Amino acid sequence: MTNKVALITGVTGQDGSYLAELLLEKGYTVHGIKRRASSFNTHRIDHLYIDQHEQHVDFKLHYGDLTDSTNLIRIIQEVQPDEIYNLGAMSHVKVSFDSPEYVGNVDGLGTLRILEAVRILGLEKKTRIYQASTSELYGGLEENKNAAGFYDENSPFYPRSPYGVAKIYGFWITKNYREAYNMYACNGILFNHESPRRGETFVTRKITMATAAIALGKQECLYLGNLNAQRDWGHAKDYVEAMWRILQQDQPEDYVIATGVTTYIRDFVKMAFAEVGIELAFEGVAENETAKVVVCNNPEYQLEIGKVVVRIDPKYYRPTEVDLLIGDPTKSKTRLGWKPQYDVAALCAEMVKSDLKIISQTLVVQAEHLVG
Ligand code: NDP
Ligand code: GDR
Repeated sequence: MTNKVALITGVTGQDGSYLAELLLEKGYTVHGIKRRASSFNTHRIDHLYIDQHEQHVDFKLHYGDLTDSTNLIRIIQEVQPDEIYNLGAMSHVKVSFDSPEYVGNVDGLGTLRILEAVRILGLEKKTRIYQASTSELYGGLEENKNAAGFYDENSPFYPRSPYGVAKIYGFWITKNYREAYNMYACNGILFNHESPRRGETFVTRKITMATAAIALGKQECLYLGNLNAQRDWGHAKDYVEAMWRILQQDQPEDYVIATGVTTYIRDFVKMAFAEVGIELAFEGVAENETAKVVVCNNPEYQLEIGKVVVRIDPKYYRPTEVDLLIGDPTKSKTRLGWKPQYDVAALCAEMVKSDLKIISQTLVVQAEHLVG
């Protein structure tokens, strides 16, 4: 057990919630920054949070925002963290095309604000910083893969969205502060990672929720965008373990965290429906592609053979797309001793099971057009 203190930005998000759990288990005192919202936004961490008036706990929340330097300086001064995990971000790639300036401010400059706060407070020697970098930096260009056909720590970057461009600033400013001021600051270049806590508008969760809702007769059809994209999907639980390991090394370095296996969006849809005993057949091309039910093995679900359950809505296409991501985890395996426990099939099965439980207790499934 440790008596270290950690500060997590983005603690209310998917990764923040798993990381807080992991660090609390290890004996850390964990501080998290949450945004003020007009309704509760702490559902992923409510189980960790015990009313401070009732008893002493090792988990504390502070109101804050990555766009507000004074607030970040004040919180870091108060907390005096041994480790900061900067996970806060506007993390939706498609939405970043709609709010490019905001994403630059939060995801790009927000990283600088954390680094500067540590420097201003003279904590460079005490505080280690983890920056949530991303496989979106690579942009999926074929010619930038390594000889074995993967993206690794040496592959060139070519971001394809305002999100990716903002994150590339975060990547380089982290590296620059490490070199310029000798700070312990590292980038984890994480490939896509999912879980039952994944935001509902990312494609895996959108698919597993719709699979459950369609099977239970609460949704007619799932509308998706580009089915030809391929992603290297891991489980968020495995990936937060890697974040922690990155900050425990003697020297600060950057690491790729990935499974090394990539899957088409279309195949993830098939995998999710197969979990509930429904076999799908895809037909047609581009905007006219559909998937219909060809086998329904589960007598609980009343789906007729031939029913179309997946259609394309071009509004989910992106102005520029990242077609293929596949990461090379060799460095993290050899240097961090990190190995994922979940493969994509186990991940998908866990997500579908969780969503069947959630949707079976839900009266009205959220309007499809709201699930972006
Ligand atoms: P989520 O979208 O689930 O969580 C993002 C978190 O950031 C939420 O807590 C959110 O708060 C918070 N946040 C958003 N805007 C601000 C702001 N202005 N100030 C402070 N906090 C803010 O993302 P994930 O947990 O999936 O990802 C964690 C980090 O890792 C992100 O930086 C993401 O870009 C990056 N990443 C994620 C990958 C993935 O596959 N999941 C892969 C590679 C990188 P609220 O709850 O109020 O919205
Ligand atoms: P991504 O994740 O953009 O890779 O970013 P997302 O799940 O949003 O998209 C993955 C791929 O699926 C295609 N797609 C759709 N995507 C969404 N959201 N909705 C759809 O209906 C749909 N149909 C097809 C997309 O075009 C894309 O190719 C995630 C985020 O967590 C980032 O913060 C993180 O940095 C990267 O992963 C690594």
